[in-house]
Amino acid sequence: MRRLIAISNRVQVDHEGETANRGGLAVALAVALRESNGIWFGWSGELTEEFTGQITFRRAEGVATATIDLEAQDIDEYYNGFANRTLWPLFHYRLDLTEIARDYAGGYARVNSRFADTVGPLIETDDLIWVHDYHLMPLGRLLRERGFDNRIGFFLHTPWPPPSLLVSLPDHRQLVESLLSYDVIGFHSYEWRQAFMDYVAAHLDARLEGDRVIFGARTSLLLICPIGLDTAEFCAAEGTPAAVEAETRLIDSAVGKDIIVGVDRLDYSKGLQERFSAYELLLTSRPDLCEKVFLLQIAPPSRGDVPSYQQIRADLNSLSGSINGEFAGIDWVPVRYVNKGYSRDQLFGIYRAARVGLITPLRDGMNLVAKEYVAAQDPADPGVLVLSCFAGAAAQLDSAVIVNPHSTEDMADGIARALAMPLSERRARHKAMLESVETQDVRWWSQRFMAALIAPDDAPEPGRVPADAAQK
Ligand code: ADQ
Repeated sequence: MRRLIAISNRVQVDHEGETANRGGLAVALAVALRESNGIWFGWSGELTEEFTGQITFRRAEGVATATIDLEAQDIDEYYNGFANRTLWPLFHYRLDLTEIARDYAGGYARVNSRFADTVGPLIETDDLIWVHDYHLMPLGRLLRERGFDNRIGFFLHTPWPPPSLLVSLPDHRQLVESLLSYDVIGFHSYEWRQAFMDYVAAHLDARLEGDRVIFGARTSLLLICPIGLDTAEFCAAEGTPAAVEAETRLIDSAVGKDIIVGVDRLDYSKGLQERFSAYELLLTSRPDLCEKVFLLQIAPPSRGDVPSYQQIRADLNSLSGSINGEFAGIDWVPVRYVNKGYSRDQLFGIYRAARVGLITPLRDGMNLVAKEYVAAQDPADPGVLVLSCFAGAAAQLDSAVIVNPHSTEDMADGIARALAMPLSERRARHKAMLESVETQDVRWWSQRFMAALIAPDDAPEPGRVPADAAQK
């Protein structure tokens, strides 16, 4: 088997040398890396006074990691700057929050070059290289310029924005052209891939042939490859003490009220303000539901160095306070708003206790929480997923109650419908979604991508991938 080198912005390794945060990319890549005796390369999360390119090698849970430290200026300009203040908002359709600065673009180019220079000596002739996410789009081109002719793939975890937004980025053409150095470019959904194709057709001197782009001497396959959960591992939480305790505590504290749960990183793309407003509208328009339900919103803070994230935190504090001030009674608090993280097992129990999973991002590449909610339900008496039509997950989980996250009325109706849904309908919807969550899991995802990287001509067009449903 050919060796895989996976490259991402962060390699999540904690101080004991174990891979941390097993819910994320770590899980997704661990199997492929272990099987191929591969290496996971990226930033350690640590700062250094002066960048030296020194690599720290470790082994964590059978996965070899190679990490570098970056300078404070790199983090300011590349990570907090171009990645989180320019690309993230732009790729989530938030031009109003997109900050354009030459320093950021310069830092992005510099750090990508540092990645290329440092990982280069680790690459052997037959290695497969898989680069992840918007932080590292130019890396493929930089490796080609350094003479690497390996098969190199790229996967985008976020949406791809429409061309009319992307052109706001100075050097947008150069950025997209650099992506065409990859042999395979993966997207979660038809919609994100179509937006990429629309840009290529309108702005590049390249040829589109079906799912390929031909640019100069190189052909890139544009692959729809929706990421999944490590479903078996996540479901193994069932019956664990932590899961049972979380579920029991939550149900006991609910004293017969229906629980609506949201779990999100505290991020403006997740539509939290709009969600709170929809819930407020529900309580206003359906007074019969007051004291019968509550919303548990779990949202651990992220990217606290970026001002727009400080703003959303302040907005949510104020919104939850005003809803509680307006509606709460002596023994009922309508919104429980919690700013901390929970273990995977606890999350399983929390999802299981909730009658409604309310996942309403304004834009989301995929959204794994929606899949976790489905996976955690009791098939005999499942809760209902209320899901934004603008999450990549909606293409696969089309048996959810699909809502428009920009319309508080539509969301409030969706929640009311979910709360009233009869058992037979809940079961039928859940069955369809669980099948997708079980069959198109994270192994399916990484195998699909790797197979396309090895032999693009054998990559099936996404007939079997319900992501195609997004065309509708
Ligand atoms: P994220 O934007 O981080 O990922 P998401 O897919 O929802 O979003 O994954 C979040 C993960 O964090 C989930 O596994 C969830 O359980 C966990 N999490 C959230 N809140 C938590 C809490 N309070 N405690 C513990 N864990 C918590 C990006 C893209 C997504 C895409 C993924 C994967 O933005 O669209 O689905 O990458 O490609």
